[in-house]
Amino acid sequence: MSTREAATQHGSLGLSADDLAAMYRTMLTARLLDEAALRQNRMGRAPFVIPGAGHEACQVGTSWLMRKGIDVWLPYYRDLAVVLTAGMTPREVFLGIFAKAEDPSSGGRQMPAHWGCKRLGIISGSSPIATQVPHAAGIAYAAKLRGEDTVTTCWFGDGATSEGDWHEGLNFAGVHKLPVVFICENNRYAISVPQSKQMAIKNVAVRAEGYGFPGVVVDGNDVLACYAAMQEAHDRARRGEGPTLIECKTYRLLPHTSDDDDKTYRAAAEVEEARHHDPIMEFAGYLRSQGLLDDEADHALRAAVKAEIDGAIMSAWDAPDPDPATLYDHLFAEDP
Ligand SMILES: Cc1ncc(C[n+]2csc(CCOP(=O)(O)OP(=O)(O)O)c2C)c(N)n1
Repeated sequence: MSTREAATQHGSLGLSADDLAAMYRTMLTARLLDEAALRQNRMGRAPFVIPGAGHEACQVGTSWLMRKGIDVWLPYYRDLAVVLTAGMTPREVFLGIFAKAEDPSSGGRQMPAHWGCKRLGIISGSSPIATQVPHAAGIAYAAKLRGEDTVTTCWFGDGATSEGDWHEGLNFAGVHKLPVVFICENNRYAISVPQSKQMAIKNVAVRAEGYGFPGVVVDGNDVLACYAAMQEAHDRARRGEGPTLIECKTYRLLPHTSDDDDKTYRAAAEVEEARHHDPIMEFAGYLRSQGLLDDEADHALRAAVKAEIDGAIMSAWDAPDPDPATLYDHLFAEDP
């Protein structure tokens, strides 16, 4: 890395121009895939989708330095950009959306976006929110007992922090100083419930103090700020100093799911205002300011990503459905 690059914001984090290009591509892939999935829903081909638009910076920023094959990932349903960073392909995402046999998460049996992938170290998620939090603490406890250099990272929304599971997981992690990072993607709503009706505090991060470890607040629309916070938390976990809670302040730009009508609980002006802080636009602005992106390159990249997604949709749509004879697989010890 040149001296000039080392002096930039990304250079000081150890990120090269190539890293930034790859991060931007992942964020764009998540956004364009999200939009394509919603279109598939409106066409009647995808029964249910969960958009992640608006969360791309905090998802890519907090997952980018996770070590593949070493660290363990516990994402929640909105974490499309996290699983893309982990190595899940757009085709695999659509295999889940279309409930196909090859879907890595559940072989087409779970709802879409209930991510899981043995190959990538992504632990299967359940529908009840925050259940992944005690799982993360348990996995980190096992890694500590075995003396393994593994960092476990667990992502969740602000609403999840009201659940007992969340508090139990954080408490256990704090007591045992576990190598785990907790990431709250605070988008200000738990479906229709605004943060003000969910908790009497402004920052979820302050809850970490009650469990004996640091909690930090970060601009969740700034991918480099999220990366920096994760770098510190990941290093801390590897040094054996215990967990960190990172609260990324962000916003969900689309409804909660394809079944939700967000016009009933939030003003159009509020959503419009949030669009001015769109994390992809903000990162593109940074790249342009560094001379790393211009209109032509951006258009070419968007076209390439769109083509990749279109190909993934076609290939996943044509993939075989699960064999009805396997309906009870993994559900009962004996065939009912
Ligand atoms: C234990 C439990 N209670 C309620 C629900 C219904 N539910 C699904 S998602 C959700 C909102 C969660 O909000 P948050 O954690 O802030 O994440 P976001 O969807 O905003 O990203 C709720 C209440 C559930 N799945 N599990």
